[in-house]
Amino acid sequence: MTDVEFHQMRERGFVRLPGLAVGELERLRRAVERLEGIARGLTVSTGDFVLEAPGIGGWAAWQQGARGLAGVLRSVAHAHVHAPELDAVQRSLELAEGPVARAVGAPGTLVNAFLWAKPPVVGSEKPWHQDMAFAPPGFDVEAHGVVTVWIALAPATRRNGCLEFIPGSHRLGLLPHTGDRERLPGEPPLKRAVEPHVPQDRLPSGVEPVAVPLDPGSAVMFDGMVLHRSAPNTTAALPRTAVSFVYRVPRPSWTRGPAPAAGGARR
Ligand SMILES: O=C(O)CCC(=O)C(=O)O
Repeated sequence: MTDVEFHQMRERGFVRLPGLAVGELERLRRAVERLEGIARGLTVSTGDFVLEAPGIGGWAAWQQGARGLAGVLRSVAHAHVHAPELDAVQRSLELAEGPVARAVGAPGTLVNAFLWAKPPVVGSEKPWHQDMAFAPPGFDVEAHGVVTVWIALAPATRRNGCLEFIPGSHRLGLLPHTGDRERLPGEPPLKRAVEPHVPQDRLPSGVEPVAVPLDPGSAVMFDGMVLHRSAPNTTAALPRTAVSFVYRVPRPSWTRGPAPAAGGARR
């Protein structure tokens, strides 16, 4: 990570890491096949495996206990536990000690890994959010933050739902999220569930979102406070598939800094 990249992470809250995992693409794709194999036959989202559901979206169907598309994944949490080769890949790429440490000044600790599948036609939106709004119970938000490395395994484009970020929003503090929190194990299904998000009129004004298209094997690293989203996959045949590794880090100094002038709610 060069000084310019470090500056981008600090100032914008995200930075592209071109070609980061090109040498590991085969291993990453095999890991995804393993996850898809586990999901084959599933018709209702269970535990970490969330299926797509046309019309209502995978997240809402999961929370409502409603059927999804059989075997068609939207996301998998703790993907490194279900497919341990993912853990091996992030170790061999030295993500925690390399780019993450260079960004925040200390190595990160892997706390989660995800498959983010967004199949053609039915792949649903991920609405605007800050990852730190979903810090698990016991996560000390005063002492720690998170940094994510999101690696594209297929071309991520504007049409199939690449990530978009609001630059500088990582300095605004935690914004109010509306919607429902994820059910805890044992809690009954929700009747109507809305994926937690920052509504359009609460997004910072005067700052244009930046879309980050990526080639396979390229990555974007981002701070847990930066606002980001991904649009639905509107293509007929181009899956948008990615994996992400989430690291707990000492709370980055920039999240304590003053908000940029462009802060405030968009009306
Ligand atoms: O890949 C996506 O569509 C969403 C990813 C995301 O929100 C995240 O990694 O925090």
